[in-house]
Amino acid sequence: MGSGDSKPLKPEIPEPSRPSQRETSDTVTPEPSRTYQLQTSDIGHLLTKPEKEKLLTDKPWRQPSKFNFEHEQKIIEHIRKIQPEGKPNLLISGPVGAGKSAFISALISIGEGTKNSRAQSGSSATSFTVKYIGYSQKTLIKHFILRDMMGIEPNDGAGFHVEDFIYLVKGHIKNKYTFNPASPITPSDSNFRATPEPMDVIHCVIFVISAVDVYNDIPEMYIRKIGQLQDNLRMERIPRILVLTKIDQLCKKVQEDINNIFRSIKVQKVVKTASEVFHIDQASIHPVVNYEDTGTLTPEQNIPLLLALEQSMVYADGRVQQSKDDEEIR
Ligand SMILES: Nc1nc2c(ncn2[C@@H]2O[C@H](COP(=O)(O)OP(=O)(O)O)[C@@H](O)[C@H]2O)c(=O)[nH]1
Ligand SMILES: [Mg+2]
Repeated sequence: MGSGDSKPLKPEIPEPSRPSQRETSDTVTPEPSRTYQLQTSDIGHLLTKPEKEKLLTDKPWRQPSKFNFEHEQKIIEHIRKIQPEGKPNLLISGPVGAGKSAFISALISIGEGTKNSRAQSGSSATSFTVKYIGYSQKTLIKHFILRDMMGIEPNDGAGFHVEDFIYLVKGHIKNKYTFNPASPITPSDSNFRATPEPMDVIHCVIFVISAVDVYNDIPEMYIRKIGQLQDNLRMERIPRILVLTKIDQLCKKVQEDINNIFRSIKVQKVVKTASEVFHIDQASIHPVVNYEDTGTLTPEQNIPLLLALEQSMVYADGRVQQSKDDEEIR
């Protein structure tokens, strides 16, 4: 609230007008709607039993309704079966601090069956990841490469550049290139690949955004920048999914028990909002909770993360196939 705002701290509440006998008979004229700024402390004592805010739906709004080890193994089995020719690239992109590196670390940890922080996450306000780094492993992410990149910053002239992104998705930027926040890569750079091969391009983009930000208010700049990236992806026919992180901070029911993730009304709302704002269908939006440094891996926490990975792999596999078909046709 700005300092110039001179609203009274405690709003004056007008005496409620008592309806007369006549008014309560058969016709009731509705009161013109007025908005009173009631404070909970003012009305608390008037409510005999305050209506509890409903936090969970009776039936899950997405399957699976129950997370268990068998289900987790089923997804892993399917993931292992997705074996395209070559190693398609899955690019992780999104605002600084959204949890991109934590998401990659979580997936690597699931693959290794133990906590791993290969993709270093941090809490700094500016992008911790400035190097373009690819991750692959012998287990879960065997047939794909996960690529972490510099984060999108909330203001213009900071963080990565749209030009970098376009070069990147078209396969022009080599692994381990260090992004320069001051200027985008140029074709004269030693890390610039002049003629990319089909397997150098990005085959699916995984946008990572904090669900808390989506719930509160997404900075206009993110919407604009991500919109710009999406336009480019559409032109290149590159599929995309959206991962919503920090669901534990969004919904206390999920923090208590991650099995509630697909019954949480707040999560459902955030998925809907994100779908509208970023023009991504709801089925391609994945609410997750990344791993913190402590604790052990559990099927409940792994499943939402695996569902996101599974879908991105299916999409990337489809994209590889599509390129091959295009080659044959031309
Ligand atoms: N509570 C919670 N914290 C998270 C989650 N994902 C990431 N974080 C934290 O958010 C901060 C930024 O994460 P990081 O992966 O470095 O973001 P990046 O800039 O997008 O790579 C770190 O302190 C993470 O521990 C999550 O799902 N839940
Ligand atoms: Mg990072």
